Amino acid sequence: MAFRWKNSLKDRDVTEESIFLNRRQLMGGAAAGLGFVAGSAASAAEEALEPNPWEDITQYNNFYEFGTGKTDPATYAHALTTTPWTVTIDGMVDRPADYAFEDIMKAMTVEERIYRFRCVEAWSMIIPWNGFELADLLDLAGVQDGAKYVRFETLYRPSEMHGQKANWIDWPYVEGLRLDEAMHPLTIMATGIYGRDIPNQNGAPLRLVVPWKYGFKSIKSVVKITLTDEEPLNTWQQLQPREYGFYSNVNPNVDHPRWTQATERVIGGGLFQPRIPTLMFNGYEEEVASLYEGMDLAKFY
Ligand SMILES: Nc1nc2c(c(=O)[nH]1)N[C@H]1C(S)=C(S)[C@@H](COP(=O)(O)O)O[C@H]1N2
Ligand SMILES: [Mo]
Repeated sequence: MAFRWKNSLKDRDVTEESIFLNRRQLMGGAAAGLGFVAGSAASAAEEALEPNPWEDITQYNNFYEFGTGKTDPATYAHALTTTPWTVTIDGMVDRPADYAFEDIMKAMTVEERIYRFRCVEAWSMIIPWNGFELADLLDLAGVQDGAKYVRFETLYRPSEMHGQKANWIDWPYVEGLRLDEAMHPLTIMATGIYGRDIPNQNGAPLRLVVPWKYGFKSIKSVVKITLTDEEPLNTWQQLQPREYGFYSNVNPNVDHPRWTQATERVIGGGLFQPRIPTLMFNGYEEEVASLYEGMDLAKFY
């Protein structure tokens, strides 16, 4: 039986929707009354704890299967058919199978969660995801001893994903996690946002969310999950091996070769988009640092 983390999420990570809706209404009122005044870094950081509105979350996306512009996914992703949908779980599992999306949803207890950040490269947004722990999905298939990594694949369907007709990426999009990262309770498969079905541009009908890693690790519209004993080669490593590693943990101390990763631009608030200091592991240091104990994070980036 694979190692399983004890769920020790804090209030800020798991919040009932009714509570966050109330908080949001309160905050909305307060923000409207005060207007935007340039504040200290601390108040900007606190401001950043409120989820972004639906419009930010669904109209500023990266999903290269639909084009490379930030608004391309919102414009083109409606072409994607998401029913029926199956997720093949194979490799080192006891019950390899094509799992129908509805059967997965029936088997999972979907919790309401808020993730403080889903920091992406040099910008960040806070998205209130709905979903379930990846560990629960992996348990459904039964991870075998000896499995060390999880490899994920996005759908390949150029007839609906026009970006796949350009071959600068070796489609399908691929990502990978170490098994202990995959089993961590902060690692979720998201199926909704703000309690609604996840929109196509955000990775319908289910996508990975790993909140302490850079955005690109959170692979969308997953159709295949493979348990393996070899470190998977992910899409960004394939494209730019000198710039992208396997881990891609949020780390303000390790700059990307072409930009600083010490600060992030907070999306939202109109023209006022403050930069705030990026936190180690995106603020989840307490929860996940032990996964990397003894590793040189400048080498394993
Ligand atoms: N299949 C697939 N998944 C993907 C991407 C992609 O191009 N294709 N882009 C990644 C990148 S670079 C980011 S920043 C996040 C963006 O997620 P969001 O649009 O929900 O904010 O999705 C990630 N998942
Ligand atoms: Mo990204």
